[in-house]
Amino acid sequence: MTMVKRVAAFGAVALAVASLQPVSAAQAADTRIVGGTPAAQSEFPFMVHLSMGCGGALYKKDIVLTAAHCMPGSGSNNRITVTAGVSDLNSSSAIKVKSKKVKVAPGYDGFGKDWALIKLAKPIDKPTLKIATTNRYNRGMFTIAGWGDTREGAGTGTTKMRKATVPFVADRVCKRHYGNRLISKEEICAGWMRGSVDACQGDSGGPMFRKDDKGKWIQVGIVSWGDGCARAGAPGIYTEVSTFADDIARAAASL
Ligand code: 4AZ
Repeated sequence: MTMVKRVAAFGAVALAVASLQPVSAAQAADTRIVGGTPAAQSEFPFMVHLSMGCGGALYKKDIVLTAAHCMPGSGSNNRITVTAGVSDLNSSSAIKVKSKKVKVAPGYDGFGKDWALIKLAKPIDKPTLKIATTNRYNRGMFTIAGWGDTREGAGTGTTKMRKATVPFVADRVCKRHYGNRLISKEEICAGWMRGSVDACQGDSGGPMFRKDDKGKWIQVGIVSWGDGCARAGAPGIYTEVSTFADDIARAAASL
């Protein structure tokens, strides 16, 4: 599991290696996150990029919800740069704010409970993403978005946000591949059984979301892990946000 829970390394070596890979017809087509398309500027205004190469979402104007496995641990932390308000990370209109404090999920040990909050040095004036507080939205089709790799092993990420649509996968189906590595109460699976569309390295911590009954975006998952990216029969695994909604609210109030 540790092998798939890596933070993106935006290194020159990785770039050089990636550029040497043969490009198949499928890759030459417009297929990134893995198998996604570009997100429009302002399409997902709650999306943020974290400087260690992870994603996140604005839970409050001064609090980001992300994955625990992206964080070094709880405590004072002014070393994370949070980029908001843009699809293109290189845009001159990017809002950049530093972290102040990190709170990792109580009891997080690398398996399940993969959530954390980042308190920002100042608020970001962008819409927040509401989180699911019941399991009723653990179904249907989800949107995922991020700046992660466009194919397994690339290691480079993207500078422009990509998005994709993935369907809910029931625990019993997800367990056909993952067995008891899936922690059913704490994790939710999504993906196409045929593969080719998925979150990947560098998308970690970003939200998986859908529309609620009123047509508003609601966060159901956090990109967490999986066996590789976009492999047939191996869905992506996401933190089950509704399970932790109370814990998240409590942690936010204490930040
Ligand atoms: C990662 O390495 C990672 N296909 C994130 C998501 C997935 C795999 C790996 C899901 O951060």
